Amino acid sequence: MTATAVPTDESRTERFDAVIVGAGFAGMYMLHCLRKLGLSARVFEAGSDVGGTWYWNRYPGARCDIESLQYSYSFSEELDQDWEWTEKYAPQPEILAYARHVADRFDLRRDICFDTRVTALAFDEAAKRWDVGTDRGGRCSAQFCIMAVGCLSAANHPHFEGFEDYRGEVLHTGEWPHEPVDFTGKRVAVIGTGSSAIQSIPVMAPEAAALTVFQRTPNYAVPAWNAPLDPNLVREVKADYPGFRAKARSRPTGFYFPYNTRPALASTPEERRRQYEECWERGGLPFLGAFGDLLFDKEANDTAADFAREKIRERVDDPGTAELLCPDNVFGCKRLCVDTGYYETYNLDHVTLVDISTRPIERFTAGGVVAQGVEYPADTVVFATGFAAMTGSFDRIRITGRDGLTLAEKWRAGPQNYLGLAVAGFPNLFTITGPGSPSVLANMLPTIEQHVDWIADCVAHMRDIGARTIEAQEGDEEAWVAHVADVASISLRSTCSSWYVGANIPGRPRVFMPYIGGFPVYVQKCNEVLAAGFAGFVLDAPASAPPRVRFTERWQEALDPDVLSPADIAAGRIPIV
Ligand code: N01
Repeated sequence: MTATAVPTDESRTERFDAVIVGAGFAGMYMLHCLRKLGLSARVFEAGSDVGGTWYWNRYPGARCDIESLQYSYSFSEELDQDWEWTEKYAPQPEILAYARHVADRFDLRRDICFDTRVTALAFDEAAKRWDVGTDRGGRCSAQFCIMAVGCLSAANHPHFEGFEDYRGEVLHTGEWPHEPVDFTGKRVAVIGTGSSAIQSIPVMAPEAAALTVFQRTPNYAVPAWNAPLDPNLVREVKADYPGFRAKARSRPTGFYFPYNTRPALASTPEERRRQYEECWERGGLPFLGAFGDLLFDKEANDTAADFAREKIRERVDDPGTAELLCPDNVFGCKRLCVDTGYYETYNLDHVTLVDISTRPIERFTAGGVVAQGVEYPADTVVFATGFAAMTGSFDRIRITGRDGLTLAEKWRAGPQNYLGLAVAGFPNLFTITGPGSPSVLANMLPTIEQHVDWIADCVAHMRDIGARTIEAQEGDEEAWVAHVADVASISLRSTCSSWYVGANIPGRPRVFMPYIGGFPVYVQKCNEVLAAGFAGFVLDAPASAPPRVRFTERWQEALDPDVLSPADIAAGRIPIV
C-alpha cells in the first residue's frame, strides 16, 4: 500500500478550514480533532509516511527514552487497551508502527498529502486566510494554519573544510536511510556524542571494522535497563489507564516515576549514595528525580555529577578514555542521555575516542577526517550532530504574517510568542509544542495532546461566536516571553551551552526556548486563558459568549498539591526532570 492517500493537484487552489503542517503525532491528532468538529483539513507532510520524528530518526538503536506505556496517545481508551508495547522503552520501528496503526485506525491518510513540503505561508489580510505553497508547486488556502512541525526536526549539518572532497558515505542520524545500512568491515567515524550518538554507537560498533568517535562535549548518561515489558505491569496499568495517565499529567514532566522532593544536601553522604544507587538501578531519566534540588542548587547537583562520573570510571577500562568521557558541566543541564552499553563500547579495541573539545575537527579529506593533526580514515561518516531545535523547522518555511512581517524577522533575537501556541502578527496560526511551551522538557505526547485539545476548543469557540480571526496581543506575548525567561533563570538548565538555548548552532540567539515551569502549571495557565474567553488574544467576533470546554476537559484537574504551584516556581522549587 502506498502511503500517499491524497493526490496532489497542482493546478487548483483548494480551500480548507485548516491546513496542518506535519503528520507526526501532533499533526495526526490535530486532524482527528478538527474532523470531530466537522472542519475540512489538509495535512502536508514532507515524508512518505506518518510518524514525524519516528519516521526520520531510524538510526541503529533509536528508541524512545520515555517508557512506552507513557509515550503514547491518551485520547482513546480503546487504543490504549488494544495496543501492545513489547519493551520498557519502545524501539523506533515499534513507535512508527504505532503511528501507522493510529493513521489507519482513525482513517487519517485520506487527508494527508505525503512527500510534500510546505515552503511558504502568507496571511492574506483581505481574505483573512492563509495562502499555502508547497515544493510541488501546489497552492491552497485555509482559515487556520497549524504548525505541527516538531521540535527536533531540522537536522544540523555543520560545515567542515574539505567536506566536498570526501568520497565516502555520509549519514545523519536524523535523516537515516530507509534501506538497511551495513557497517560490516567498514571504518566508521561518528561526529557528536548526544543522545543519538549514545544510542547508535553501541549498535554500530560491533559491526564496524573500526569506529572513531569525535567528541566535542561529553554527556552524562544513565543506563536504560531496557527489557521486555512485564505482563503484570501492563495488566496493572491497563486496569486503570485513565488513572495512570492522570498521575502522569500531574507531574512537571508529564510522565510518572517515583520521585523525591527532599534536597540532596539535607541528606548525609551515605543516604545520598543509597538514593543515587537506587535511582541508578531504576535507570533512565527518572534518575533526576533522586532529589528535589538537583537542578536548582549547584552544590546539590555536584553530588549527582560526582556519582555519575564515578560510574563512568567504573565502566570504562582505560583511565584516560574514562576521563575524556567524564563531563565537567552541570548534571542534567544538557538533556540527560539514556544508554545501553555506551561507555562499555569504548572498551573494544577497535573503538577510538578523539577529543575535539579544544581543537575542532580540522577538515575532511577524500578518505577521512583530520583532527589533532591526525587523519582518521573513514568509509562512512555519521553526523550525530543534532538539530536546529525548536525553531529550525519554522526557519525552513517562509511564513509571512500581517504587514509583510516574516516569522524569521520576528524571531531574529529569539522566539516571541504567547504560551508557545500563537504569535502576535500571525492571526489564526497555531504552533503545537512551540518554543515557550513545556514541549521538549516534558513527555511530548501529553504536551502535544494538550495543545491540540486547546486549539480545538479555541477553533470551536470561534465558530460558536462567529469569529474569523484570533490573534495574540503584543503585550501579553511580551509578558509570556519574559515569564519563560524568568522561570528558566532559576534553573541550572539555563546555565550551559545546550540546544535548549540554541548554543549548538553558530550564530543563533542564546535564549532558553522551552517553558521550564512544569507541565501542570503551564496547563493551568492555558485553562485560565481559555476560561477567561481567551485572555491575551483579540478575536474579531460579532458576538461573545463564554467558551465551552469540549476537548480540554481532561486537562482541567486541579494541580496535585504535592507537585507545584506558581508560588513554588517563584521560590525556585521545581522538582523537574
Ligand atoms: O543531538 P545533540 P542528538 N563539531 O544536539 C555535536 C532527542 N533525542 O540528535 O555538545 C563537532 O544532543 C554536539 O557537541 P556539543 C533528545 O531530546 C531523543 O543526539 O554541541 N561536534 C553534540 O555532542 C536529544 O537531546 C532520543 O559540543 C558537533 C552532538 O553533536 C535531542 O533529540 C534519542 C558539531 C549533537 O548532540 C538531540 O539529540 C535521540 C560540530 N560542528 C535524540 N556540531 C530518545 O528519545 C554538533 N556537534 C532516546
